Amino acid sequence: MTIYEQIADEVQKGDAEAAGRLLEQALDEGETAERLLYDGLVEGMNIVSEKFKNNECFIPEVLVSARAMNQGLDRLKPLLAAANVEPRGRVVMGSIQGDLHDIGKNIVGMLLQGAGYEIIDLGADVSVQKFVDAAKEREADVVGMSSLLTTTMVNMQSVVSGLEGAGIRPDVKVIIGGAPVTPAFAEQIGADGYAPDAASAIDLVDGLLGKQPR
Ligand code: B1M
Repeated sequence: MTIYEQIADEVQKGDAEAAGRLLEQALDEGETAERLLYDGLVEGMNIVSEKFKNNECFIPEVLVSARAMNQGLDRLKPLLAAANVEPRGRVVMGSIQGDLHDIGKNIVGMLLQGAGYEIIDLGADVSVQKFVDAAKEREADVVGMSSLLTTTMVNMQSVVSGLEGAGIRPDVKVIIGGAPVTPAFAEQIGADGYAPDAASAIDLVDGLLGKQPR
């Protein structure tokens, strides 16, 4: 197994400590942060995403893998910044106003980050204005909203209108998800797409931004 495969394997197993040790070893041996990110950490997380999509692993495993990936990413971040490695795209995310459910949103964010996207996580119960301001200030490629309540999903429409009002709707793709949300609802509110789960959210964002799947 190459060092990249070993790192990917430890991410899949959720062993942050072992992944961290291998990263240090690889850096000492002169491997670049970019390859370690994409061929090691992201590759491991991609495999976890696929398994999650196919019901071959479940939320707890995804969370420990994401934690291992995030710890590895923290180690590589300063090196990546120094090397000017561009993220695949910038995604502003949050649970919609009135909604405190954030577990699904966090998983979607972690998997998108694992796929190479920069995530600006606004948290839960995010107001329309906060979504619009963040999309504008951070020059987001995508705004992602999550809702778990039938009473809060309607607020997503206000974000779409808010982006239109701010004149930035043509520059940003809007995706939505969460248990009560459907493709028909996405169409009704003028969103660009709906994803039923976190792994599909990666495919959706890749497709909307015209990126080749990794
Ligand atoms: Co609440 N809750 N809850 N809850 N809760 C539900 C959603 C509910 C279905 C339970 C029920 O009654 N059977 C129900 C909603 C009914 C409805 O609207 N039709 C409900 C209710 C009523 C409430 C309260 C109103 C209860 C009360 O206080 N009377 C209250 C509301 C609080 C508020 O938000 N204002 C409330 C509170 C809570 C807790 C705080 C206790 C807790 C949330 C903790 C937290 O998130 N930090 C909680 C929980 C845990 C649940 C259940 C049990 C589990 C939700 C969850 O995390 N699922 C839920 C019942 C259920 O779903 N079985 C329930 C796991 C998660 C991984 O799945 O979020 O669907 P999910 O995310 C998936 C996909 O949907 C998708 O990908 C994710 C990963 O695959 N996805 C996206 C999600 N967001 C996406 C965004 C995307 C793309 C894909 O693009 C941007």
